[in-house]
Amino acid sequence: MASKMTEWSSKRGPITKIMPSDGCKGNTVPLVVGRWYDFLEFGCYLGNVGLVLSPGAYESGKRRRSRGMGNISARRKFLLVLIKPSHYDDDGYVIQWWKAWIPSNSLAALYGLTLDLIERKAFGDEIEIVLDAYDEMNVLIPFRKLLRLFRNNDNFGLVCLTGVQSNQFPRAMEIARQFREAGVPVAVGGFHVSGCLSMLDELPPDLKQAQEMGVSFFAGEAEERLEDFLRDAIAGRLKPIYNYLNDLPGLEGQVVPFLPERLLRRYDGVMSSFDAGRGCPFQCSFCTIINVQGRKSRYRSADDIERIIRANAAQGTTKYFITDDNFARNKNWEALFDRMIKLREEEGIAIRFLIQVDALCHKIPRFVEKAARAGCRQAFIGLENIDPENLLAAKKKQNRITEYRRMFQDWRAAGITTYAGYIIGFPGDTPESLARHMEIIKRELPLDILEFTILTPLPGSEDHKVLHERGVPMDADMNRYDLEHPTTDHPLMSRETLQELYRRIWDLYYTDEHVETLMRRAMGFGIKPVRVWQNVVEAYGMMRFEVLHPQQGGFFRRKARTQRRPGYPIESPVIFYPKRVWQTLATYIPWGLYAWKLNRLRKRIQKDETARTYRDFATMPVEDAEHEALEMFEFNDAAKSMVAKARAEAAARAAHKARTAPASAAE
Ligand code: B12
Ligand code: SF4
Repeated sequence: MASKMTEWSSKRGPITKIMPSDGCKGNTVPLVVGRWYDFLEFGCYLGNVGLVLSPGAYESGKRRRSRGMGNISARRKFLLVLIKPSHYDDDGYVIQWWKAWIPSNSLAALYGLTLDLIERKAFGDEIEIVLDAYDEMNVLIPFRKLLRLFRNNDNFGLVCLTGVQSNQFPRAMEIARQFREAGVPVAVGGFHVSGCLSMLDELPPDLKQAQEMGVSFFAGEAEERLEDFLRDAIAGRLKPIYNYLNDLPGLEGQVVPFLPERLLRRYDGVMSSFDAGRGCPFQCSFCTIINVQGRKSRYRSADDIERIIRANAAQGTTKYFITDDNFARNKNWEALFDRMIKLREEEGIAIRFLIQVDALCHKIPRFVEKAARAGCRQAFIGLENIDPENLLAAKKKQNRITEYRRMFQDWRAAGITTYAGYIIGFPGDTPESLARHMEIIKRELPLDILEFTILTPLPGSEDHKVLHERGVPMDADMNRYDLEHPTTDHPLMSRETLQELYRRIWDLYYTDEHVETLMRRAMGFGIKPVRVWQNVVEAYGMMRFEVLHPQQGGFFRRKARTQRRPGYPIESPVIFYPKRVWQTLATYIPWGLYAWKLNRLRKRIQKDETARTYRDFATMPVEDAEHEALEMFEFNDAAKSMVAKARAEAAARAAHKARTAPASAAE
């Protein structure tokens, strides 16, 4: 195979990375995609065109042959196209960006696993795997080009719809339809398929439709499985379902996730991602992870992580989103942090990362301190709610309101900003109660960024299974399972009220006054307020100006006129393009002005000497967590009884300590 060799490493130690040499390279589209006037679309093709114009990014077969790359006709090419689908916005347009913020680790996992198979020549000398990958969040899928490549190759290949979440399933099926109609084999994997197969007794209607279309399902994890699966695809005997949910692989020594730089540069700041472990011991009822990836901690080794870091550093990437849902419960966390500390402190690799953790992680000795030394810049914490009744309803027993203040302060003291998730739409929530939650949080909790989602019965969760078994009506449109839309009835609010509340709650938290407080609190702890500025402008700005959740965000929205959801009309270019220009200006000018206003505020605070010693109620040191006088503790009967229990436990611990102290002193 004509291939470019570079340093890489796999399960079997240092190996050679094989960059697929075919012209069918990711992130490129032929210049003629739709009609000529579609090029007028504001920003839509901007990123693609840039890449098309970059040298060698899109080559004709003739030119490739002239460079000696066509001398492989003796071998049969198997086209393997990995596509991470996006999902539709409320207007039926695919959510896409010039640059997405967060790279797809699912794509990286499958990409890395396939590279390893290519390098090992797993399918013999006769088969050449031609690998191509697209994240639809930041690139338009070049359907015509791909269909042509498949046609010219007698449809010998496979489209893998990768890491498909429930909200992405309708879009994934529209992509599948276009390939299936041309006779191209298609398979789909990810949380929707795995979640449904793990929790439901029979296939839901959307999976049945997919099967009727001839799409194969892959449930479970691809490590140690991809080879057999692809062997079936190459032999043309893909089965309807591959279900490995009851046989999850260990992660130690597995091939590591990897995306080449040409794909990474389509993301914000060339960030990479990997999962250092899978599985979480807790049992939150809205969670899908425990039912798909299990509750046992499976983790990569420190050597694995070092390989990932070195491979990325070799292509200039040192910034990561570590996607473990709960890094604090990764049983190997300390060895992993220690290795990162070593790479940072002894070799000067400037590792920086974001992790997701639970609200009890600060109690793990050395965890926060080592996270900071290892390069953690931001911790995402599943705060979920401050009402213990709600937490209990979601079986989120590990979240203790008496610990919240100390936990946020510990992260802050380590110089790490916090990003917390807050769920609304629990049975007891009302517009009034949630408005009160916001006031309490702003005054009493020293957290930085707060993001909101609507409690959603995600397929794969216990909540979904219970509602399904009870026959409770749930929205049939999976596109709405993006945590931004009510998908089932609420006992106290209409769906419209809940939807409106979801929009409004962001404004309740991100008042100008509170953003100023956040910047002052950061200054008071020696954290540069520019970090708060950037997070607020991105997270709140995405919601306020694009009306999209920041987790679906990116830089500069692109809309493809012709890639609209079936059932929605394709707008005339005369209407579509002027409207797009107007929408773009109406979004980005106010957003820019908001960023400018906050930046002036930031500069003012930075010049203010008193800000360096700023303290307020939220940032006052916690002396005796259980006995603080917080409104959060008096919020309702559930809060009072939780605090009473925490006080009793603290008293018992103190008594035990007093009893054992003299004995240990005497030893
Ligand atoms: C990182 C992450 C994100 C990132 C990055 C997403 C991205 N660009 O890919 C961000 C923060 C952007 C994000 C956003 C959202 N996310 Co998210 N996210 C995750 C998280 C934590 C890790 C994903 C991951 O990388 N997993 C590891 C990979 C390797 O596992 P995997 O995807 O399952 O893939 C493996 C197998 O399934 C298999 N496989 C996958 N596809 C295929 C295909 C084929 C053909 C084959 C053979 C094999 C195969 O091979 C892989 C390797 O073993 C997961 C939870 C989790 N533990 O997975 C949630 C999760 C996927 N997200 C979820 C949700 C709901 C969201 C949001 C809607 C949240 C929001 N508030 O807006 C948005 C939607 C964004 C969008 N529409 O694009 C849910 C989905 C649940 C569901 N039933 O669909 C999850 C499960 C978390 C949860 N709350 O339960 N997310
Ligand atoms: S702590 Fe997070 S990952 Fe663990 S069960 Fe709860 S929601 Fe799921």
